[in-house]
Amino acid sequence: MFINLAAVPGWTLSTPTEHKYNTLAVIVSDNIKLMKFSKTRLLLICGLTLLFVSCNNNESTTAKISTDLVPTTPQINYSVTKEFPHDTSLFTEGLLFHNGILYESTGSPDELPFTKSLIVTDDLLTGKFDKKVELDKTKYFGEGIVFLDNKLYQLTYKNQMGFIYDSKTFKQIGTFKYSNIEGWSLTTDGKSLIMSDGTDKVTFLNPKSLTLIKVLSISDNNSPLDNINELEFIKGFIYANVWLTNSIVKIDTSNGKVVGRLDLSSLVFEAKNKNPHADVLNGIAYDSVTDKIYVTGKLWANVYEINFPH
Ligand SMILES: [Ca+2]
Repeated sequence: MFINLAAVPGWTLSTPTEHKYNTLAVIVSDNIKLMKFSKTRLLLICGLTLLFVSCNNNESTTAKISTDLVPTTPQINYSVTKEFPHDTSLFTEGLLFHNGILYESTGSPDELPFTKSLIVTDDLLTGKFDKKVELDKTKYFGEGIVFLDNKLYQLTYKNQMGFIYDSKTFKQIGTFKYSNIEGWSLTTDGKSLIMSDGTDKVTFLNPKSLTLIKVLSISDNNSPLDNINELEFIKGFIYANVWLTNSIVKIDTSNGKVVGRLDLSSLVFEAKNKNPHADVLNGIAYDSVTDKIYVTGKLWANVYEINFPH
C-alpha cells in the first residue's frame, strides 16, 4: 500500500531532512519504522528463545530480561467526539484556543504557491477562516503562535526571529530574536514561552526579556526524541506532535521524558483519503474552558475534537 502511494505521478520521495513538507516521507518513514520494529522484535524473540533453551531451569531470569528489553511507552487511547470542516489551503504550523476562539498559524512552502503565512481565526462550524495577520511570504515562513499577557507571539521558520502583536488589534508591536537555528512551535505554561525547533530540545523563554530560561531535552525510552513539532501545554504536561510520525507524545515537564503516546494514524489516513494533498498531522489545541482537545494537520479537510484522559 505504501509503495503504491509512492508511485503516484507528481510525487517525489526525498529524505525527511530535505523537505519539512513531504507527505509521502511520513508514510514511508513510519513504514520503515514498523519494519525496523518488526526486525527488532524478531531478534528479541530469537534471543529470548535461545536464552530460554539454555536457561530453562531459571524462569525468573528469563522473565526479568524480557521486561527490561521491551519498549514500554504507554499508549494513550482516544476517541473522536466531533469533527469540523477545515480549509484545505491552510498549511498548519500552530493551533490554539484563546478566549474560546480557535486560532491557527500557517506556513507557505515554495512548492505550494496557494499557501500563505497567516494567523487566522477558524470558524469550526463553517470551516471558513478570518485573516488577522499575513507575513510577506517571500521573506518569512510563518510558524507557531501563542498568546501571553495581552501579546501574541509568532515564530518564523528560518529567520531566527519572531513577531510580537497586540492580542486585540493584531498590530505588530515588536520583534525578537532567538538563537535556535529554526523556529517551529510555541505554547505556554502561563509563565514562559515554550518553543520547539525541530530538534529534541524544547526552549523556555522569558516573555518579557525574550531571554533563555532553560532548555528541556525530550527523551523516549531513554533515547533523544527528535523532530518535536506543534506543542500544547495541558494541565502540567507538554503534548507534542512528532514530525514525520502519526503520533502526539505526552511529556513530563520536570525531566523531558515521554510518559505516553497517542497514535493518530487512523485520522491521518482519513485526512489523506479526503484530500490527497493532505500533509502531516500537526496541530493540537486545548480549550481550558470546555476542557476539550482538538487536532488537525497541514492541508487537512477536518479539525477533530478528541477525548482522552488528561
Ligand atoms: Ca498548540
